[in-house]
Amino acid sequence: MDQLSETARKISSMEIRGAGKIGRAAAEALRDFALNLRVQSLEEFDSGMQMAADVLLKTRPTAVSLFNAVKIVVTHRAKDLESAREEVISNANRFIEDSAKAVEKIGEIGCRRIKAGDTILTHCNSMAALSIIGAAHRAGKDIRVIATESRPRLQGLLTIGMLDEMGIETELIVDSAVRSVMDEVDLVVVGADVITANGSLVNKIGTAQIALCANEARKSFVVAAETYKFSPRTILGELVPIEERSPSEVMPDPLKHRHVRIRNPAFDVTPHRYIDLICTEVGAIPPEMSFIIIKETLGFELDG
Ligand code: RUB
Repeated sequence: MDQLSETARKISSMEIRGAGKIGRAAAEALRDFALNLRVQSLEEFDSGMQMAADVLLKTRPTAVSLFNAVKIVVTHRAKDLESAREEVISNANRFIEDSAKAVEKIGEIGCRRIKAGDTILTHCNSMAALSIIGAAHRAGKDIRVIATESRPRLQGLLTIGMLDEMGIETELIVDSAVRSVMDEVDLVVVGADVITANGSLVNKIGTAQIALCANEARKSFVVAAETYKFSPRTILGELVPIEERSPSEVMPDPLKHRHVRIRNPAFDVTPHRYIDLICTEVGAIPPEMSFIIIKETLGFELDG
């Protein structure tokens, strides 16, 4: 339980962050929990796993990768305790392996959309988006990247560090400079926390403004998303909860003004009509095909 609580704490505090890494960390924590769970019956095992799942699910409400990872790992068809344990462990290992492969495949697929000499704008810090950018660079396409700072947590600083490691020419801008540079940009590439059934994107706060700017300047807007970033629950009519984090992330010192409060929504929604393409590991799709991805790859949730 200690290890599981520690993973939950790290996800809440964003020591572990980014939808893919959150999903993989949850799968690892559940695998280790299953391995060490001392119980006598299948029923006790299932209720122990459910309790562990609930601890993880409370950490970050928006990222559906967490929900999908947990569901994929704990779902088993075993009829006895030890087979259930084995199945959960192998589910977790498969999820971790598939998710890493998916990021690589997205790079291969997405990089075909990038032309030699392109300038790419990216926001926040997405492994899937960076996989596309890295693959284009390795293919010798001579690209340049503009990365936003991504207030308030400055994930853009992680991004520029990773781009620098890859040897990619990069410029850092403050979030409000997006429109000023958009004329120099050929395409925007961002990651995803959630893709809904109608193909809309939930991603780091600021993404929707960037999509509006790109649309107005007639630039392509590309999303990099593994299939487990798609939300089955949105087919059932559920809305995606948007996480509001602590005001102290925006301003460390409490405000002196009595009538002012600080708000810190962590994600926003980009309507599907501003998205040109979603690059997944099973192909590059228009947002309108999201429903099919959910039905074919994540149908498990549709029974309730
Ligand atoms: C991270 C964020 C990323 C997506 C995709 O937000 O919005 O764009 O999670 O990342 P936070 P990846 O920093 O609040 O977790 O492609 O790495 O899964």
